[in-house]
Amino acid sequence: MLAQTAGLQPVGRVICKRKAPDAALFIGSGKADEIKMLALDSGATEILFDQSLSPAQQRNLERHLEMPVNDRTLLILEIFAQRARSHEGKLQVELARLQYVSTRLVRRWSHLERQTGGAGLRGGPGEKQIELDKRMIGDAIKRTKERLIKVKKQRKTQRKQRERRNSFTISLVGYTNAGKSTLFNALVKADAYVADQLFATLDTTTRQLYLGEVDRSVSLSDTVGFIRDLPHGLIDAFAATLQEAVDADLLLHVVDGANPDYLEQIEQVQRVLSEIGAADVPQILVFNKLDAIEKGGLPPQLQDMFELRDAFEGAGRSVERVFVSAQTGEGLPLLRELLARQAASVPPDEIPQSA
Ligand SMILES: Nc1nc2c(ncn2[C@@H]2O[C@H](COP(=O)(O)OP(=O)(O)OP(=O)(O)O)[C@@H](O)[C@H]2O)c(=O)[nH]1
Ligand SMILES: [Mg+2]
Repeated sequence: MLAQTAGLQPVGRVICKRKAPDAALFIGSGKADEIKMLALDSGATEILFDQSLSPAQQRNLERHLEMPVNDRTLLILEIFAQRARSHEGKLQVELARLQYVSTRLVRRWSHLERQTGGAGLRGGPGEKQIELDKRMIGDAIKRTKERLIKVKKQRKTQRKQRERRNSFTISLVGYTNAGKSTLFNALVKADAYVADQLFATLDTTTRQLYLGEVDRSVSLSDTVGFIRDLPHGLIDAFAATLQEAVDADLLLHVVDGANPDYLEQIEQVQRVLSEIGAADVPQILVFNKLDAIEKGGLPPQLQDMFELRDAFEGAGRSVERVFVSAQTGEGLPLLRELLARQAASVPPDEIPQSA
């Protein structure tokens, strides 16, 4: 699905089991030969690995397979680059890409240095060019970071304004393709981009949410989705966008209830939430796509408590869960009720606590 989202057409797939990745090739050389045959037979023009490859492994594989070889990290970066729309989003992706490229180059340099400077010699062919590239990438990273700082300041101001208005903030989080934007649209009657693709949303959108009798303003934010093995550079790069989630009063953790891997996906989302410091923000689990879940797979009640495991400590906590279909609207009135109750139960800061 990642490959399709990036605009590629998968023509074959190989699964390989190993105790540990091979340092040089990631896979065994026999497996590499098998992949090469399959690639030739099926007319493939590129090989993708669903894991991260080290720069050396990537290089060795390209030599062995005589074809471009790329990894999951690059694929995700590629999709983010295609999708980014806002100024901030573009800068964030650019930064993550530069950092990916720079680590590739750094390792290639150390490899060259070993070849040319084995006996303590400095210099040698290519070193000047490499130094130049290194400096250029370093400069570009620095410039992009500076521009991002400016954009982040603006975002902070916007958030401060919302805080001053004393609004209750809710953030949608969840695995990519879970239906966050569909739910966002259904709840606030917006028309955020929805697609059966990974990372359809990259930029945070915020709208006011009206919850009947709740007499304070409530805002809802739609955010970028998470995925297994999200490249670290991207988590760092998107820290500003994801800050919305950290600062929220409540997280709506949207789960694709019809996906057989939903438990693993919940865990991956919890992991990222821990990494960005949002593990303790109150959560409601929204099991979406109720219309697509087989009736036999549903609990007797469409509203219950769910044991959420902490991504790192293993300690659990019980959170409220509700089943909805963002598409048909089923379950949404109940979700609105839960949200109204939460918004009303957090006292506005303005009211003196002990008066
Ligand atoms: N059957 C069914 N499909 C749904 C439902 N909600 C969303 N979808 C579909 O799921 C796909 C992904 O929906 P999005 O709202 O774009 O998901 P997202 O979580 O915002 O995804 P990203 O922004 O890519 O992370 C789309 O094809 C939607 O039409 C639902 O309640 N039922
Ligand atoms: Mg979306």
